[in-house]
Amino acid sequence: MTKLLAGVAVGALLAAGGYYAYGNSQDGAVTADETVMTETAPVAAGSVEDAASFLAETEAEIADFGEFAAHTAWVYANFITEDTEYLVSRMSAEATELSVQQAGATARFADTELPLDMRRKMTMLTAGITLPTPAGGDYAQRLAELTTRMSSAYSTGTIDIDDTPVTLDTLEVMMGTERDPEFLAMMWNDWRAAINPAQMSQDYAAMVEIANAGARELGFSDLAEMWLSNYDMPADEMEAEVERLWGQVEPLYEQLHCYVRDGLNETYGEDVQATTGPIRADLLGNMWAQGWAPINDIVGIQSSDGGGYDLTQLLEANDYTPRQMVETGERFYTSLGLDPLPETFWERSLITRPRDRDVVCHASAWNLDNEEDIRIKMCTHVNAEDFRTVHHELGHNFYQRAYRGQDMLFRNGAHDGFHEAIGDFVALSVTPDYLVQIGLLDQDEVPDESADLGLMMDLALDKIAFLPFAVMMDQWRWRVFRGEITPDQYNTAWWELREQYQGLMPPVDRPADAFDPGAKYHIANNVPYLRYFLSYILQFQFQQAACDMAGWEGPLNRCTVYGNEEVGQRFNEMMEMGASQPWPDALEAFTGTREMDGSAIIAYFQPLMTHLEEQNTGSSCGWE
Ligand code: X8Z
Ligand code: ZN
Repeated sequence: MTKLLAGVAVGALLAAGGYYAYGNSQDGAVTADETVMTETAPVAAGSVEDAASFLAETEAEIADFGEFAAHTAWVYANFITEDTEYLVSRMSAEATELSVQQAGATARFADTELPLDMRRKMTMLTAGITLPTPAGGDYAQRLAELTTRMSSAYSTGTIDIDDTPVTLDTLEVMMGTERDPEFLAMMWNDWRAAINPAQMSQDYAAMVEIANAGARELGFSDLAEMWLSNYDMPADEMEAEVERLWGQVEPLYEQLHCYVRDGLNETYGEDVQATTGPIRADLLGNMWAQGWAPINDIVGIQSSDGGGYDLTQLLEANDYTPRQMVETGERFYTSLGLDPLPETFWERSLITRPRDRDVVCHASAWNLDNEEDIRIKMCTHVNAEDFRTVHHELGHNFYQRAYRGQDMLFRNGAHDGFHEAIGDFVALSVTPDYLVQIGLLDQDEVPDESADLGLMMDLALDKIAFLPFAVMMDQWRWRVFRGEITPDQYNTAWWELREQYQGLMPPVDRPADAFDPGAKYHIANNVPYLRYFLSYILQFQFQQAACDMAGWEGPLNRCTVYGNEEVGQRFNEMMEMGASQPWPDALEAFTGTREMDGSAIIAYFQPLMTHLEEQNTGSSCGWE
């Protein structure tokens, strides 16, 4: 009996760290040849009853293959060797092949009038494959070889500092703490050379060709249209939606950019950072300039009583261990009334980088069996950024556990931005008052009102700086998938978008064979990025709604919902829905509104916006 599989290709499962554990299969109902025929020849329309049994079988197979796939991917991600590369590549090829056949099998029901939930499942089976291939041939094997090679090149890359190899998780910390511009440029440049860019660029182009052909065979014009078809609306409407949301927040980004550029100019001088034009991408405290909070000490706002606090210092001063950071994160969720994590979470998670083997260090949350075998995998460092990331990852796990009662295909986020927003929303409650409650800050150290702008700035360096980065990541990919950016233009087009959206420039000339997009995890590992942009919009909508529910009347940035079981219950109700309803229904269940809206994040930062506009008068903002 042939095992057939559909749903999200395991390339995606791997890449997203397994929080989608759906790969699925169906026992020999359709052969590959028949699937090809469905593309070209008319087929008899299936009845509603046929559709129901097709979906039931499919979902059972999703559960079965998904579990196997997740365990294989977990072993690879925790122990990268030739052998686990072989295993994951083979599993991934099988997953893709079968998922594509399964997607093809939904064509039989294209004209059947189906109940809404069944229609949703059919759409998920078709549009939910991150990297499809044409049916038949050896496409899936070739694709798996390409994606595995890119993934391993990214995760095993190191650079030499003083003749010692340094891994990315350590480099990431150093990009935030080092202040010598030459040293920063060296780390920045060497990391981009460490991923085997010449090979990766070729692999990426070959991958795009296969996946685009796969998307076309499934009825999409290209992979961009397919990626944009997972949001309960037509792809072009979703793209317009992104433009609308970006337009709402862009003015705030421009003010932040202007203020930070001035701060860097004062710190480093005109030769390193001019007061006009783009900002040097290596000076912003992050390897990709996607979050700038680590340079708050040089570009941030000091309050009159100096009353800010440094979460990294608090964690260090209290001798926090990585495991304690995770325990603290868990306690937040249980304070909302959610059940504690299972014992197996603690036995099976990877919390720090092992010293003697290669692993995928990029933080991820996993659901191995779609029931209760949930885990995280992180190379945690004791600092503020990873404290937030711990809450982020746990958000994935608590969401996964909340929707486990749903049908298999609905065990997912309302959309992928919801999945990313759960934990970040929770981390917005990490306020001074909260830190007092968990004993990290003394009551008399709580900064007074005069520190509000400084605290807000610290958060804006993270949340506002991120927005244009998140938009440009998939702008680049959509254009690549559409053929508007050809392989010889990969890197120059990347920098055009970096400049256009973020107002950044590279610190050193880019070599001809550079492939800077591939030096970012989600491109080397094919994780769509629009989800994070949507998450950064949504998490402030969640926070606004939660603080309203809690009856909070002070400034939003001081609101914590720690210990609030009423909020927890409403939150859980949304999480339990999983992907069973269109996302506006889930959003409405928690916030009362059916639209994604940037006005929540704008309102949150309004006092900062006013302050920045005042401070920036006289500066020539923008970078044209
Ligand atoms: O990749 C992640 C998470 C795992 S889903 C750690 N994030 C994005 C990134 O690191 O680029 C979280 C925020 C953005
Ligand atoms: Zn995430």
